[in-house]
Formats: sequence, C-alpha cells, structure tokens
Amino acid sequence: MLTRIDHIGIACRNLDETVEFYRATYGFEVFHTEVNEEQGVREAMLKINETDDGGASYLQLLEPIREDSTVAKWLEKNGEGVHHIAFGTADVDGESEAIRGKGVRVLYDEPRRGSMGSRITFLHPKDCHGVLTELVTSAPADAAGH
Ligand code: CMX
Ligand code: CO
Repeated sequence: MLTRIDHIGIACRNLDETVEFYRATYGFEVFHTEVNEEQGVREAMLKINETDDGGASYLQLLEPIREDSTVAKWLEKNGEGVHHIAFGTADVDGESEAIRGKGVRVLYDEPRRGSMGSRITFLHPKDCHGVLTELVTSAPADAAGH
C-alpha cells in the first residue's frame, strides 16, 4: 500500500537560495541535508507535516552536483521546478514488483539509498502520464540519523 505523499522533489540551481526562499516565504525550516553522490545531488528536506502512517511529508530541494546528473540535465531542459513526486510505503520492494507487474517501467532492479537512510526506486515518467514517480520506504526512526 502507498500511504502518504513522502515528498515532492523540486530542482533548483542554488540550494542555499532556494532554502532561504522557503524559510522567508513560508517559514519552513530545513529538517535534514545531505549529498547523495549516486544520485548526483545536494539536497535539503523540509518537513511539512507528519502523517498517520508514522511517516511524514517533505519538500525535497535538489541541486545538481555534477553536470551529467539527471537533475542537471533536467534543469538544462526545463529550468527550475517540480521534478518528481514520491509516495511512501512500508514495502518498497513489494510495491515496485507489483507495479512492474502492471507494465510500468521500474528504473532500478533493487531499491537504492535515498534521503535519511530510506530505500527508493523510480517509475519511468513516460509510463506515468508524464510524472517521474518515486517510491520510498523510510529508515526505521532510530536509524535515520539525521
Ligand atoms: N518528469 C517528467 N518527465 C521527464 C522527467 C521528469 N523529471 N525527466 C525526463 N522526462 C522525460 C523527458 O521530458 C523526455 O521526454 P520527451 O522524450 O518527450 O522529450 C523523456 O522523459 C526522456 O528524458 P531525457 O531528458 O532523455 O532523460 P533520461 O531518459 O536520460 O532520464 C529518467 C529520465 C527518468 C530515466 C531519469 O531522470 C532518472 O533516472 N530519474 C531517476 C533518478 C532521479 O531522478 N534522481 C534525482 C532525484 C533523487 C532523489 O529523489 O533522491
Ligand atoms: Co526524491
């Protein structure tokens, strides 16, 4: 089961300036930052609300750290904006297999490492009516280590 909006991924050119916009305009504070080398991004997670499945919903602000990263390529083509949405689930392995079985391309054979020790995979936007869609299982609360 997919039980929450885990996050909305927003591509930006300058993470610090974008974080400041969200703080000054809405009062959202940074909950966590990290560099994900594999994904080629520096990111900030802003927690918007907790959810009744024990998780939370975030904005994920993403700045590319390499010219050849997917987010750098996307920014070049589209400019700043909403890059992907992510649904939270307790079982990213089971959900991605079930969705693969429905004919949607799942981009990874096995989930990879996401923010705060989560496990993530992606569904191809061309199979999802134009929306790059991520599935996330959060790390257990005591293992997140933010
Ligand atoms: N949303 C919607 N459509 C997208 C898209 C996005 N974010 N990114 C690419 N597309 C579309 C393009 O517009 C293009 O469509 P057209 O052929 O109609 O022009 C098509 O998909 C192919 O795009 P591309 O620019 O050639 O890009 P690639 O095929 O090289 O990569 C994708 C697309 C989805 C495979 C790649 O972005 C990917 O692997 N994404 C998953 C990883 C990721 O996004 N990591 C960063 C976030 C990390 C995190 O959330 O933690
Ligand atoms: Co994401």
